[in-house]
Amino acid sequence: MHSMIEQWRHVFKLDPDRELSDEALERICLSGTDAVMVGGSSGVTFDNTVDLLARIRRYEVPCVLEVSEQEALVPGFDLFLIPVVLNAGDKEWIVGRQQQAVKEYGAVMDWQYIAPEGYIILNPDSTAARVTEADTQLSVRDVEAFARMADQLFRLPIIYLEYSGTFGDMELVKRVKGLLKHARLLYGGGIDSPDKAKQAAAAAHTVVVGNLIYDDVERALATVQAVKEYV
Ligand code: 1GP
Repeated sequence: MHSMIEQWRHVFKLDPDRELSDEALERICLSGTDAVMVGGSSGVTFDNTVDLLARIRRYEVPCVLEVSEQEALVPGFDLFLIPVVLNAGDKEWIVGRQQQAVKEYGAVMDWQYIAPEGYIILNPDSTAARVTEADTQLSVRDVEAFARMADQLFRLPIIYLEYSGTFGDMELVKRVKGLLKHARLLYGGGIDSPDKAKQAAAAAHTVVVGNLIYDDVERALATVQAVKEYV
């Protein structure tokens, strides 16, 4: 199942805690995106996650859950992504919550459907940065070192440069991609136009679009085409 990640060029991230009309959801699911990721930094519950999964399951698009709340661990997704926030100040987000989840479910977990993501959170104003107390004051060399460590030392299959809410430094994203030997580089943050989607597609392996779905679904749909054209 991890092999599906290697094919991803474009992913939409849907937040179970935000409203989306059936019509908008249908257009997102039929957009040609490679996957729909379900996840959010706050307000994610079992009920709103299960509701969203059921709605997405009307369509064929692969649907993966990014697990940030143990209570919201809903079965039935194609894949479960487990964030490990490499630059978290609060160690709960590095090995704390994960250890608790494995303590609870470890014996019955089907590991072939589970993949860790090495997050590096770089927008200090994002909810994710606040929740994890991320150290976002990182030099280029710091970021490179986290990326190499995740890729070579821990062999994480995904590295996620997270700028959620703001468009990041594409030069840095490119540098990180250049260092990776195994991992897939996901970029997310502030993509609000096809042009930014294209820039991110040039810098990372996979582009993640979140907020724009809720702000302007038309433009969000246009990012799929922009990324595919770039490829
Ligand atoms: C959030 O990286 C994603 O986790 C996408 O970011 O919401 O800013 O598009 P945006």
